[in-house]
Amino acid sequence: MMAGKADDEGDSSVITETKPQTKRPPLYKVMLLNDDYTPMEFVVLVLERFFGLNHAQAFEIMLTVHKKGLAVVGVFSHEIAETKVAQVMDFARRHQHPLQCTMEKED
Ligand code: TYC
Repeated sequence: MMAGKADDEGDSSVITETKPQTKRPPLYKVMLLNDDYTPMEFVVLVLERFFGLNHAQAFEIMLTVHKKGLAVVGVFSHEIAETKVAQVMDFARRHQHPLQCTMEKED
């Protein structure tokens, strides 16, 4: 009310604790897993199409997965990571390849 002094003024007993606002949304690594059957060219195509990599970058990551068993192909928000995983899994299934794509929260 406007009777006299506003009541949000001058109360020295109110102490607002402030914490540095460093909260960022968690990020998720999207990973491709190796298998013995998915053709190398198909994996390269997936990396170009869904992760925006050029051919050389896509080939390099495909080879890393082939040799090491898996590789992180990108880091995204939860929603974008889920979309990427779903797109890759659906594309692989439609082409009857066993390619697996997973996501994991970043530490
Ligand atoms: N290992 C597969 C082959 O020799 C190629 C491959 C690479 C498969 C990466 C999956 O995520 C993958 N044809």
